[in-house]
Amino acid sequence: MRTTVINIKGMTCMGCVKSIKNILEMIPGVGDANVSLEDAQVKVQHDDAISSIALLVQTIMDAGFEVV
Ligand code: 9UX
Repeated sequence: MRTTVINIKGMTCMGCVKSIKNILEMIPGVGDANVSLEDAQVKVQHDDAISSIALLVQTIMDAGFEVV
């Protein structure tokens, strides 16, 4: 497990926060996803042999957010 910080553009409410948390935590190899609306970022605990950073980023973009 490692922790990856991803900066996200486009989160405007706690609903966005919850949906990003939920979609990330559904990915195999992902532990806790801690999303901060205030900081516009997520800290994800994941096993990058199973869930790569690229997959995390793609999942966030597929949900309609921008990764910066
Ligand atoms: Mo809030 Mo976010 O109504 O995709 S859930 S804007």
